[in-house]
Amino acid sequence: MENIEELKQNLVAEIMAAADVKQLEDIRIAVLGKKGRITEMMKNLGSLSVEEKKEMGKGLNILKSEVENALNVQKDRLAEQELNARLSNEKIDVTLPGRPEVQGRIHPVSQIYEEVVAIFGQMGFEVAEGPDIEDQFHNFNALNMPANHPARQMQDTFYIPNPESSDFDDSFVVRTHTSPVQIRTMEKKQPPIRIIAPGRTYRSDYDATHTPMFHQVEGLVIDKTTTMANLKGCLYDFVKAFFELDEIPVRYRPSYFPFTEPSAEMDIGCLKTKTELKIGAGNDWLEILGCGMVHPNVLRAGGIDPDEYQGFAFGVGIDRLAMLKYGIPDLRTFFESDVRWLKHYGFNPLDMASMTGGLSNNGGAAR
Ligand code: 2NM
Repeated sequence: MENIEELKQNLVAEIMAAADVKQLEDIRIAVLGKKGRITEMMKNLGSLSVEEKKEMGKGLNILKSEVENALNVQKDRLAEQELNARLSNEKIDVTLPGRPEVQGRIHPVSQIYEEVVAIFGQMGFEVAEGPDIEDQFHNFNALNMPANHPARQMQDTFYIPNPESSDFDDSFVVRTHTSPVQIRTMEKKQPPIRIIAPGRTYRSDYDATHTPMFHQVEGLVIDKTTTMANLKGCLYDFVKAFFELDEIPVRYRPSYFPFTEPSAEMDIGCLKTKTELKIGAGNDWLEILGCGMVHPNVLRAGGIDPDEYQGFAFGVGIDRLAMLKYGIPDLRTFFESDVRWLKHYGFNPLDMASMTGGLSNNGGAAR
């Protein structure tokens, strides 16, 4: 029988001398693996007398736990050493001058986002933000969509289990629209309210014009005398500024959203040919956004008295706007992170969207 104390000292010394994680793992296998030294010694206990077995068994258990302990200590030390080595090797000097041949491009979604913020910013709107993961109250109930409302099924929601409750109504969602941001704004602030809520939204859908993650801008205006006429003027000014046109035919069609009454969809005039889409002229119509007067139930859910205040809201897809304005045919390519695509459709980082400096620099995508 080997002297356990001596064996322990040898093994611990060997472990502490291991130079990297790989070497340490080799030692662990040689000692504690299926055919490892201590494993074998434990298997051999069976051939000993009862007395010997008791003493040796106890000694081996202590040896095993001390060896395991040493392995863990050394593993943490090596991991820290390796991390420190990587941190010092991989550090970059951010003060070095840029290399123009690898200059990045602004993604069309970011470009449109900045354009929309610039336009509504000049009209006096503030940008409001909220969480991507929402509770069902803010994503649905407060928006006049109670449990079992058919519109909940319409939205192909991604649900997230709540670790603290098995009740389905307590599960979270990734927001299916940015409207919960409007609810959170109403909860915090009394009118007058004039906000836009741009950001990521999620629905289980995937084809040339739908991706499971997409971007929306929604807007909300609430005051004592806000009317549908204000909505029409505001959105008309928006589409003219956005498409950089002095005039543009628009029409509103009646529609349905649970959170607005009345609800409408706004179309803009366009010309569709086999190969081209020209916006602002022609006899065709293109659906551009949804809108309406905020439903009294929604105002109430946000803590605002519908007998004192009224307002309008609208929602528009940022990705869809990018496809229309910059002629990008397939939405799926937006999120494939292909640098050739970004080089073709991306924007120069120095051409920032502004109402005074030119919104998109004469369609100045990097082309
Ligand atoms: C749309 C269409 C119509 C909308 C309503 C609200 C809220 F929270 F104020 F009630 N936010 N956004 C709305 C209204 C969104 O998207 C197509």
